[in-house]
Amino acid sequence: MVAKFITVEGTEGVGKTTNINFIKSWLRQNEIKFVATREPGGTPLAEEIRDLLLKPRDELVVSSAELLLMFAGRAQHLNKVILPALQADTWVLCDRFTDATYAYQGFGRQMSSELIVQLENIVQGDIRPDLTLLLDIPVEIGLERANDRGDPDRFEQEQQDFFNRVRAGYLSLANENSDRYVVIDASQELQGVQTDIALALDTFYKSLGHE
Ligand code: T5A
Repeated sequence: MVAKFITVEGTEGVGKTTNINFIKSWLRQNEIKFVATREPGGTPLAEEIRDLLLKPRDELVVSSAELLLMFAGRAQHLNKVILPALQADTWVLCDRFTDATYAYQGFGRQMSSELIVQLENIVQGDIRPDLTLLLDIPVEIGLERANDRGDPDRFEQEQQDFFNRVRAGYLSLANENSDRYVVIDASQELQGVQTDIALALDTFYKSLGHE
């Protein structure tokens, strides 16, 4: 496929939403046709699954139910949005994807990565992102930024240890998949973060043969 699949990852409050807007402007400047979407979510059904996943509740959500809901939403999103776009030569910019499952359910909830690999293969076949921008920040700074926004969702109610494992998980995924990952220091001022993102995007675009 000619169109590319870009994902943006990171722990809570790293600035994904803010920087995805910047990436959208970069895509427009380069006259690249794209869809921007997110996980969990991205279709009406998958957005309902997102609401189920994020809503704080008294009932303990068992990790396997959480994992299967993530992949249920992903199956719908992939087949209804991501694949049709890529097949129509439209790039996809996605706020989180399966790396979030490895980081949050694998490292955070300490579920078996073999299980995640199996579900990934069943749901995605050979579809994987072409470029993943990991916005990395010390957990405390991200949580402070996220908490300023109001009531915490079910994930934001987790303890710091959980997010430390998620962050370490992301860094280890970046290390293992260095062919598609670029780690961005998101603790800098926004302008510095966006200079680094632009550099990563320019480098990726040039690697595809564009000047
Ligand atoms: N999840 C998701 C899983 O467990 N498994 C999975 O498979 C998937 C796909 C929802 C949750 O789902 C979990 C992970 C999540 O807990 P989400 O909606 O992406 O996923 O959740 P959040 O990480 O909470 O995303 P947010 O949109 O809430 O946060 P952002 O986008 O990272 O942060 P943003 O851009 O809103 O920025 C936060 C604040 O910081 C400021 C911004 O202005 C904003 O106020 N800011 C900066 N301030 C100073 N310097 C900078 N450089 C700044 N950049 C941003």
